[in-house]
This record gives sequence, C-alpha cells and structure tokens, in this order.
Amino acid sequence: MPARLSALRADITQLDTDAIVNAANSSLLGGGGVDGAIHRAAGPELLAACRLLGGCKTGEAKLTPGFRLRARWIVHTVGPVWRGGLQGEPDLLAACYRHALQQAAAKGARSIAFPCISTGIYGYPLEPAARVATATVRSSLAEPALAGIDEVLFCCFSEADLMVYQRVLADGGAT
Ligand code: AR6
Repeated sequence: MPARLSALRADITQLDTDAIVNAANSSLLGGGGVDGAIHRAAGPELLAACRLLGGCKTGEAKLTPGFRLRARWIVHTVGPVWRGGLQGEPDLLAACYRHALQQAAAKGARSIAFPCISTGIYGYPLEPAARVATATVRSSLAEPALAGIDEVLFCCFSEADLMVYQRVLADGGAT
C-alpha cells in the first residue's frame, strides 16, 4: 500500500500521529511560531531533552519524545532562512523532510505530521515550499528504510495555506 499524503488545517500540537515535526532553530532551545507552540504543549521536559541534543544544523533532524503531546515523538528539524532561493534553500528544505522521515521511521513511526517548515518566520514562499515538501516526501517514501510510514499529513495553520497545499498535492497526483 502506498503511503497516504494529505493536507489538513490544524494546530499540530493537537494531532495524534505517531510523530510530529517541529520547525525549530539551530539551538533547539525553543522559539516562536510552531516551535513555541510545541514547547508549550509538550511541557518543560521537552526543553530539558533538547538541551542534551547539542543543537541541530540546517537541513538535519533530531528526535525527542513527545512528552505531554498525543504524538509519541517530536522530530526537530531546522529549515533554511529564505534568502532569495539561490542559496541552496530548496535542497536544504528537502533535506529537512527527508531526514525527519528517516528519524521517525527509525523509531517505528507509521504516521507523521509536518508543519509548513520555513514558511513563517524564515520567509520561504509557501507554494515553492509546498512543492519541495510534497515531492521530497513522495520520493523519500520509495526508500526501503521508510516503508513503514503509511500516512503523512501536511499540517497547515491557515485556510490559505491549506488551499495551496491541496492544489499542489492534486498537481502531483496525490490520493
Ligand atoms: N500548528 C501548525 N502550524 C503552525 C503552528 C501550530 N501550532 N503555529 C505556527 N504554525 P514558523 P519557520 C505555522 O515561523 O518559518 C521559530 O522561532 C506557521 O503559520 O513557526 O521554520 C523557530 O524557533 C507557518 O506556516 O517556522 C525558528 O527560529 C509554519 O508553522 C523559526 O521560528 C512555520 O512557521 C523557524 O521559522
């Protein structure tokens, strides 16, 4: 069975996928946006766990438990700051999605939810980001190591973002 890819409008902290992804910064010590929301919802144990991780480079991903969340795992990844698109941003954003899937699959997660990484404070335009996200997830799920993942949710925070994702998923032939 191919994995199901879909978009929804939600607060990612409320989802009950096995893993959720955090759009963090390289310190992994919290911030605004979805990062702040995840830290508030998961509780102070999350910050304590993140302190032990030694930060995270752009495009990489590190995993913690979900603590007070319904999700069992949080995969923290650091998206690129948008600098016009010619500074390697698409490859770095793709690496975030690929590495987050790998971290989740290594723990046996079957379902995972992504926020729209880099498209808030980091300024990556939404539609090109959504194209990188959906194409990377589709191609990565063909890797044998990721075969256990059967559901990927793209969690949009606004109705406008959801409409873009639905169009991009439809263009790519998603189920
Ligand atoms: N659930 C789902 N999506 C959300 C939520 C939520 N609760 N809250 C915000 N979003 P951003 P970035 C959406 O700025 O651009 C932090 O300070 C938001 O509407 O959170 O990768 C980090 O520490 C947008 O669509 O992440 C870094 O310093 C998306 O999440 C920096 O921001 C991403 O926006 C990372 O910036």
